[in-house]
Amino acid sequence: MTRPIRRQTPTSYRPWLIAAACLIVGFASIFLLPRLFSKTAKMEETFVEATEMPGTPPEGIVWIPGGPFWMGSDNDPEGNAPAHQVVVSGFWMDKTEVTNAQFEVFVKATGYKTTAELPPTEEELAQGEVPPERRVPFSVCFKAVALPKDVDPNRSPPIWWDFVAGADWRHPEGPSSNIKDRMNHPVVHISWHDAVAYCEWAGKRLPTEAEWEFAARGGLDKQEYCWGSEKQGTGGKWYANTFQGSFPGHDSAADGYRGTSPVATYPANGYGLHDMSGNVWEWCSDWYAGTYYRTSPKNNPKGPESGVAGRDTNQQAKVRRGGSFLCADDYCRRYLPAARDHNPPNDAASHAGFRCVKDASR
Ligand SMILES: [Ca+2]
Repeated sequence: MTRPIRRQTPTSYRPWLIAAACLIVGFASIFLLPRLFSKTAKMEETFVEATEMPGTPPEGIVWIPGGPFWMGSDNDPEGNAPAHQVVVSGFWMDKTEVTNAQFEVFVKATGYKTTAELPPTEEELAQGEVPPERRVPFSVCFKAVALPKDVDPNRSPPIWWDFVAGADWRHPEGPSSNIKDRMNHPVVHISWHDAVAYCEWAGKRLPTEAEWEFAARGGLDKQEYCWGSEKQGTGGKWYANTFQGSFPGHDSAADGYRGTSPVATYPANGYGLHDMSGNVWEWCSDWYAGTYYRTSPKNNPKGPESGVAGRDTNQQAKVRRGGSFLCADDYCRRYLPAARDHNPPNDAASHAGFRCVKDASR
């Protein structure tokens, strides 16, 4: 009788099968399941209303695709923190700040008078004692003032600002100045109300603060500058019109300009936008609150219901972004994409302008 051959296979391969099963389960646990869950999370994070360009870009406008990004910064406590994830929908945005030439077309078509061209309102006069020289149309102009060497501009009253009667968008330095040779420079002495009026006439609107920062970053993640991690490029190339030298007394204009520069003088960022850093401040639609980032909704945040008072007034403040030709590393680094600023909506000054955005559906 032939001794039956013992069926060795199940027991001899069992350890291998168990090991293989463990490997499969382990692989799934380590690689597949996290990816599945992260994909789900990613989908929640990246929900947007529009990402594809909805048509041919109108003249002077680029498509900002929208999506998730890190807004703010943990490195600067001045209202910019914490860095937090935000998602914005796609939108159109002006490639450049609104120029004097563009604003002139608006004024000729509408007869619009800017805030700076009108005397202070009853509401403004009610803010407190207003000297006679400020009961006339005026705006605020920068003047270079040399501070004593031991005075830090961050601890000095802003004595570099002059109240100038008759200063307005047509007369940037006062009644005797003009914009004849600056028609392609950004319009300045623009209040938030002026910017909104222009946008509405143009069938556009102001960007939200989140839209503005998403666009300014040009598709880069958590970079210090709108163009990357280094302030200057190869050979000392400049990417923005800011202030070099010693603020506020001496601007060496190493970047080529003292004061405003023609729009699009400096390279565009990753989305084709110029001057998102420096040149002139740009108004946003949001009210400002320094604590807003702690409670901001994730999708398309539009700012708090009301703002906080400005630095020198009890008026609520609107957000401004991007810095200006007056941003100096020894005084104000608010030309960085995470940096915020705020001023009452009636404020106008020689370094404040705007640009517009447009909804995809309009
Ligand atoms: Ca400059």
